[in-house]
This record gives sequence, C-alpha cells and structure tokens, in this order.
Amino acid sequence: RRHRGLVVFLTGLSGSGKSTIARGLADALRESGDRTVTLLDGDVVRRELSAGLGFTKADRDLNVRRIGWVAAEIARHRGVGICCPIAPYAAARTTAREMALAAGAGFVLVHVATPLEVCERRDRKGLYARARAGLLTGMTGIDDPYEEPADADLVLDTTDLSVADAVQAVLHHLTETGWV
Ligand code: GGZ
Repeated sequence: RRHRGLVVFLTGLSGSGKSTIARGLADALRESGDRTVTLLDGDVVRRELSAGLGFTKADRDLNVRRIGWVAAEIARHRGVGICCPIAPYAAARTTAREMALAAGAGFVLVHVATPLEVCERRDRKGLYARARAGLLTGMTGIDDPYEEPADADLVLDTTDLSVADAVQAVLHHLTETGWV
C-alpha cells in the first residue's frame, strides 16, 4: 500500500476545519514521505477547475465529481491527492471513491464531523449569519442538506481538537492501515 497512490478526501460542513487539516496533512506528508502530494484547495478549485459553478445540487455534484476525478488521476500516477470539499451528497462521495479505486489507488474518507453549532459559532466568513438572516439561501447545514457519511474511514470532531492533533489522527490512521 505504501507504494500505491492515495486519495484523502475530507468532507464536512463549512467551518468544520477540513481545509486547515488538509493543509497540515499535505505539509506533513511532504516532509515524511516520498510520494508527491497535491492539495486540491477548495478556494482554488472553485476559482479554476469549477469556475462558474454555484451551490445547487447539480453544481455541487459536478464540483465534487471533478475534484474526485483529478484526485484519482493524481493517485493513478502514485501521488497523494488531498481534497476537502463540503461534498454534502453521499452519492457524489461514493463516485469519488469509485474513481480512486478504478485508478488502482486507495481512498480514505475523513468525516470532519464538527457540529453545526460549533461551525456556526466560528463563522469566519460570516456565511452562517447571512444565511440565518435570509441573505444567503442554500447554505449547507442551514437550509441545504448535508448527508452524514455512513462509510467514513475516520471521523474527527475539531470542537476540542487542535489542528496538529487532527493531522496526527489522520497520519496515525494512514500508518495503521499501511498507506504511509
Ligand atoms: C455552503 C458555501 C455556500 C453555500 C458559499 N453552502 O467556509 P468556506 O465558504 O470557505 O467553504 C464553503 C465553500 C464550499 O464550497 P465547496 O466546493 O466545498 O462545496 S461543495 O462540496 O458543496 O461543492 C463556503 C463557501 O464555499 N460557500 N456559498 N451555499 N458553502
């Protein structure tokens, strides 16, 4: 397994801590491993790969499918692809898993299960406040669904977990399962 490609797919609400953990994980794997690590940063993906897409179910599914496909291609060539979209729909996450497996790679689904109330309290971009005020519709967790994963390989709640400890937890899981 240590010589095969790998997709690490973090899913969870806005503000759950996915991107921060993904960045820390990418840094850690770059330092310790010998595979190339590609982080599909959410903001960059939405600006470049998925420019023009919004937040309807169809657009989210297309966004997640594109991310899953790119990550699988990275993993096909023995790299590590790390992605961290909200990915609120189970079927789209399953498609991402299937594309990674079809590329001969591993797929690890990390559910960053920080509760909505904690994400909302953080509200770094003010999106939750805008959604509560009715100024933003279709906000995941408020008036748009998030289908809880039933197939997560690892579940993390960052309410009382530091970024460093969350990254350690993912690394520990990857070591235990033989991926790194
Ligand atoms: C959810 C939204 C929305 C709506 C804008 N719902 O915390 P952020 O700001 O930086 O991360 C969120 C990001 C979600 O994009 P994804 O590509 O990860 O979503 S999906 O997987 O569903 O395609 C948030 C911001 O975009 N944002 N409007 N209505 N998040």
